[in-house]
Amino acid sequence: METVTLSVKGMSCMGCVKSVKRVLEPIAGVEAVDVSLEEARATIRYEPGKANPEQFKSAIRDAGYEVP
Ligand SMILES: [Cu+2]
Repeated sequence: METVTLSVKGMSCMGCVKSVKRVLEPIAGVEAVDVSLEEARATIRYEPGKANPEQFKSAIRDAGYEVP
């Protein structure tokens, strides 16, 4: 299992946090998702080989947030 932390820009409330969680959790290979509004980041634990950070970034971007 691996863990990656991505900074996420554009989240302004707990609804945004939920939206980000909602797009990450269904990705195959994702074990756990923690999103922090205050720290503007998402921490994802995942199984390498099943999922990768590029997928997470595009899922977050598709949801309307920025991943610098
Ligand atoms: Cu919001």
